[in-house]
Amino acid sequence: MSYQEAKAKYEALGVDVEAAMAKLASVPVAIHCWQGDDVRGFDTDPSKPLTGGIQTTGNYPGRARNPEELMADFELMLSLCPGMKKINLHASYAIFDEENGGWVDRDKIEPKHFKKWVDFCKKHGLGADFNPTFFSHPKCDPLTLSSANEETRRFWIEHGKACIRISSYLARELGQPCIMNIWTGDGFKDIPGDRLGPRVRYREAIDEILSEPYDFSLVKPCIESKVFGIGVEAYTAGSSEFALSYAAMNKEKCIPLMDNGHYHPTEVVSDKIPALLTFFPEIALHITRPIRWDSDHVVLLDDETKEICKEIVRCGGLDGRVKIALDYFDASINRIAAWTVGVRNTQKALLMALLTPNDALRKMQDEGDFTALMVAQEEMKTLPFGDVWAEYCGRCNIPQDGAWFGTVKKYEKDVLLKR
Ligand code: RNT
Ligand code: ZN
Repeated sequence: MSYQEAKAKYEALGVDVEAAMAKLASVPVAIHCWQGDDVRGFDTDPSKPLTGGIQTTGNYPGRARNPEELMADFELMLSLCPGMKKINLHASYAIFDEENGGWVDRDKIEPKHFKKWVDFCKKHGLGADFNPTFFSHPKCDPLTLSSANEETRRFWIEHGKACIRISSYLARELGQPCIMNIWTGDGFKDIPGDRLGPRVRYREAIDEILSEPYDFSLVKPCIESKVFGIGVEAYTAGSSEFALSYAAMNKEKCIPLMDNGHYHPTEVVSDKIPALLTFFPEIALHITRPIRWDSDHVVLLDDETKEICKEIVRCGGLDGRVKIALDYFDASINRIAAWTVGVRNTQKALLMALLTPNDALRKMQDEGDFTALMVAQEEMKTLPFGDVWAEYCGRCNIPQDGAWFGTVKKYEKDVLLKR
């Protein structure tokens, strides 16, 4: 079927296909830098395992080992993905060189350590989001912001404040807001003797970090919750109730972040989006795919990804209320293909959501016509979405499905396998 025929089918349902594509092209999606190097970063010994309850598994060849390799890989992925993009950086991706004085620890990092990333963003027209890195570091005892040890906590608070300053720098330089996400893996493997203490210390530590001055229209600190991690199965200081309560009590200076890999298996973030938007003007998301114990598999075009995107669109999230970021990492397959599949799937799910006759569906629900609602929702599933997607890729000058993987395989042969 041609694009014109597909368009006519959607238009018969009252969907403006041109408007849907135009809207999608204007919505920033933050792409995590950490898929390219298995969340290693450049500031600690890459042979040490990750900590904080996250893990990459697999040893596929070609991991990016330095900023140049990571940027080159990211560039290739960008050329294969449509839509407006930001890069999501972690503090551990600071770039130390002779010009900027060499390595410093995380409590001492400065904007100058991200100058090369700013240049990279400017070259590619990207905005940037940022994350303090409260894991995979000798100063995790293993706790960070919730540690009972004053010295440990101070170190990590100073890190958080440094990250606020870096986020302000990124926002100013790139002319768009920087979402700065606070996530720690702080927690315990087994039954704690004190559940309150770490949370009170965590709350006070975030208070201190957010006492660093920033313009809330430019820097958006987020608090990301988690249910459990590997090696921290029994207790997570930054639980859902903790993170949501913090954000609710401090609406003038931060927003909540939901990662859909961080909930019990039958809970769905799609349903939590409108719940939170009832109360919060803005929320942030990490889009990922939980499977068994892992919270970070590559995003597929599965039901929940589609449902999350539907809710983002229906709730007006694309007008700035929902900050969309991706968060997955797979070291067992070609990393650039993993990246690309997840980004393209997110774009597909958003486009599908934009091609949904949401006003008509809402009307059926409000009028109590649940039969019509079911029929309409089921029949939408076989609409010729692929033709609209192909058209969108073409307009964005991005290869269509079936036309990008060869480029990745060639890069694997020419570049990745030689690392
Ligand atoms: C971990 C959290 C967190 C990290 C990144 C690297 O479970 O989802 O967001 O994945 O900060
Ligand atoms: Zn996350």
